[in-house]
This record gives sequence, structure tokens and C-alpha cells, in this order.
Amino acid sequence: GTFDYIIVGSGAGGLVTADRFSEAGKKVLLLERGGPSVAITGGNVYWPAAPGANLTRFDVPGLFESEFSGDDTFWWCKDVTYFAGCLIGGGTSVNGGLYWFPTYYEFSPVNGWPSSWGDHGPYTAKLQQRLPSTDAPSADGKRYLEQAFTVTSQLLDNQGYTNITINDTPDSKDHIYGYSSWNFQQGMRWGPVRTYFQTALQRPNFVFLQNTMVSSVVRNGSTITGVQTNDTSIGPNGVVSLNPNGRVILSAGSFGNPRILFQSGIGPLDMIQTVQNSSAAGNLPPESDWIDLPVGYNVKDNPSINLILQHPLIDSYDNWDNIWDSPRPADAAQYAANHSGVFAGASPNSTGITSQGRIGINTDLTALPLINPWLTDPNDKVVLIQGLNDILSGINTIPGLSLVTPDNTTTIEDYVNTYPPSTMNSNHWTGACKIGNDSSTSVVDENTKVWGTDNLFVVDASIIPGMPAGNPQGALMSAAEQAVTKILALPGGP
Ligand code: 6FA
Repeated sequence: GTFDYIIVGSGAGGLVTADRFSEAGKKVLLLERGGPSVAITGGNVYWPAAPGANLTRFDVPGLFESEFSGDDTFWWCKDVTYFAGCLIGGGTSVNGGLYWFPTYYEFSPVNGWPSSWGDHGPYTAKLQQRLPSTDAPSADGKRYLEQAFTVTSQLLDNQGYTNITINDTPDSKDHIYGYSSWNFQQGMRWGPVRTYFQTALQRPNFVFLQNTMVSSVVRNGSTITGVQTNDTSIGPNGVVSLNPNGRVILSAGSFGNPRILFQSGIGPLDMIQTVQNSSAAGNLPPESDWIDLPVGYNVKDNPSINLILQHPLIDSYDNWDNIWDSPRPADAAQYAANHSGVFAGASPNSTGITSQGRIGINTDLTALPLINPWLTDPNDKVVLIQGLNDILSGINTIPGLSLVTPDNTTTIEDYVNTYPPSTMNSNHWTGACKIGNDSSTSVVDENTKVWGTDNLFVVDASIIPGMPAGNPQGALMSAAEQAVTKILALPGGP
């Protein structure tokens, strides 16, 4: 058939979008290159430590660290040089689950948003209604592995920090701390796969196809007529078509979208020429239709610098080693019985930049950073070093607490200055298809429409112009709620 909306990618952005468009009665096709993740999507990579419990690697929050080893890590995109989830749910099926509601400032013009974006409040409220956060994820309501929190809070209390429930007052960010907030419920990985996706699936006007990769959009000048896929059973030569006035929404993530846009003749000349020299040259429209936009520029990611602290009361949980094959038996049994205990949380339980880089592709179409985005602006480095020194200044006031890395012969300044950039990634990529007011400095306009096209949109992390205050999935799904509202309000649609 043909569709009002074709959405590419079932990650954080794509699932919110697919649900809202289908709720509005539009005929929606969602295409995902990967396959099943959590058990309700048909996933069957079951945890050997809990046989018969129907618990996949992706369902159990505490198995997060196990994703980074193993033989067949099919869930990571093999054609992206950093971690990106290629399965139903995208990043939300594999991420650490940290979940923060955005601050007012994040969506303001000073952080790069067009002024029409205004207050994120009503959209964040819609998100919150579907996906509440929790800072006590275990199904029994108790907290586990709390020692790091207890020790760190002594350190911070001594310096005048206040302990708050962070998501209760997202705008309070000055000298505060609190328990980590998660996108988990009932002791399980939650997120849009369990909520937005499920309601969309119930609608007859919603079609979902997995294991279907989109290479480019098919266009007639500025009008998109469909998408080119790798599945020839889907339509002539693998093309799926839009209804008249239909729209394509790219939600393929910060690395996935640029690759699709370049193959569609949209982006900087050097990247379109790279496609021309690749096996995908046949996807390109005639040169007269190429659209020059800064796709892949303005890319941001949080610089991640690890410090290691040690205290006799803190259980390091053996660095979460071997949790897949041989977790602590009592903890695995407790989780299997009622989704409570250590495995109901993920490992990262204690945790505004201007630096930017560039994402591109090479001739085998692998997506990669061409310029690393971390700490390229010297001010970011100064702020980071100051923040770290500030927090660590009180370390001697806590008996038994010591800094292991960096060691006592290395200053924080030297540590940060010599930190290998290749290990600085946080997987919080934004900006590759930046939103803005001007086609020379942005890729999509204030309604998330790609400049120079009539009906091509981008809705996911890649439109975010600045770095969210916390891990990005909350800000990003709020942005998706707002984008959907704006797109539906645009005249001339299906
Ligand atoms: N964000 C948080 O807020 N909290 C965290 O704790 C957190 N941790 C991590 C983390 O530990 C890892 C390892 C990673 C990779 C990310 C983390 N993030 C965290 C970031 C967060 O997950 C991402 O910011 C968020 O998922 C981005 O959402 P998007 O919608 O922008 O993009 P996704 O990558 O989620 O989804 C893209 C989807 O498109 C995927 O399902 C992919 O398979 C699909 N796709 C890509 N190319 C396609 C194509 N050509 N055709 C069809 N489908 C395609």
C-alpha cells in the first residue's frame, strides 16, 4: 500500500512519532532495520541465569554491562564506529536507562532552538504521562547497592550541596544531587517500546516492518515520493510510496540520518561525492537536485571522563563482570522471582557544552565522526576541570575515601588534558541534523522540515541543537512530542 507518513527508525524519536501520527488517524508505516529486542517484541536472547523466566538481555536493567562483550553482539549497528542500537527501540533498548526531564533552559534560543519552540512543559508532561521516571526501580520499592550514594552524599553535603528528587524540579541544577532517575518500571527496562509502540501496534492504520533498511528517500526535485529499502517484496525495486501530500520522517538516529540524507543527495558536497564513489551511487538524484545543507556538522556529545574512587564500604559488584553467565546467584534468583533487587537497576548509579565535531561516511558507507566533538572548545575544558576539582576538594574529609584514578601523582588538569579522545564518548550524539532558523547553519527548519524539501522531516536526537543538561532521552522524547504537534499543524499534509 501507500502511506500518509513513512517513519524510518524505531528508536526514541521514531516510536513517539509513530504513535502520535497513528493516534491522529494517519496511515503510518514504521520501518526498522533491526529485529526484536525485549521479550514482548519477540526477543529471545534469554538470560541463562533465569531459565524459563522470559527475561532477555534487554529486559533486565542490571544486564546493561553485559551488552559490551560476547560473541554475537547483533544489537550494535555494525556500520557505525561508535555504539548505536540497531534493533527495535534503538538506543532505548540498550542504553543505561538514565532518564531526566529537561530544564527550561535546554529548549531556549540560547541553546539554539528557534523561538517558536518556547516552553517544553506541556510536551514533557505528555511524555511523563506515558513514561514516568523512577529513582527506586526495584519492584519491591527498596534501593540496592546504595553504598556509593551514601559515601558520595557525605562528600557533597560537606560542600553545601542539597539532596533532592531530581526529576521533581528539573530546573534546579545548582549544587544539587539525588538518586539516579531511570526509565524503568516494574523492575524492567521500560521506555517507548513498552508504551508508545504498544498503543501504535493496536491500530489498524499502523504498519510496522522490521529488518527493513532504508538507504535513501526517493524524490522528484523537492518533493519526496517514497523511500528506497533493501526489501524488494515491499514494492517495486524495494520502493515504498507516499500518498499524495504524504510525508517522510527520518528517525534513524545521529549516524543513521546523515547516511540516508547523503544517499538522497542532501548534505555537504564532499559527502554526496563519497556516495557517488560508492556502491550506492545509483540512489542519487541528478546533480541539479542536490541540496547543500550542513548535515553532519554541529555534532555534540558529552565528554566522558572517568574517575575511580574507592571506599571500604562500597561494593564494586566486581565491576559487573560475568553477570550474564554467572551473576551472584541470590541476586539472579531474587530478580527472576519478582523483578526486585540489584538487577532492577543498571550500573551507572552515580554520575552545557559548546564543543562540536562532524559526522560523515566513508566509501563503504560506514558512518563515523570525521571530527571528534569532545572538548574542542577550551572553555569546556576549563569548566570541566574546575567542576572536578571542586567536587574532589573535600575528599579528605571522608574517612576511608580515596581517589584511585587519577593517581596521586597526576593533577586533574593533566588527567583531562591527556585523556584519550577515542574513549571520551558518552553516546549522547546530537546536532547532526540541527534545527535552526537558517538553511546555511541548520538542516531542518523550526517545524523539523529539511530545508529545500516539501515533505521530508527529521525527528530524533540529531535535531537537538545544543547538549541537553542530562542524558538525552528525556529531552529528546519531549522534543519528539513537540515536533509531532508542529508537523500535524502544518498545512498541506495528508
Ligand atoms: N540516553 C539516556 O538518556 N540515558 C542513558 O542512560 C543513555 N545511555 C546510553 C548508552 O549507554 C548507550 C550504549 C547508547 C548507545 C546510548 C545511550 N543513551 C542514553 C543515548 C540515547 O539512547 C539516545 O540518545 C537515543 O536512543 C537516541 O534516539 P534516536 O531516536 O535519535 O535514535 P536511536 O539510535 O535510538 O534510534 C534509531 C533507530 O533507527 C534504530 O532503531 C536503528 O536501528 C534505526 N535505523 C537506523 N538507520 C536505519 C535505516 N537506514 N533504516 C531503517 N532503520 C534505521
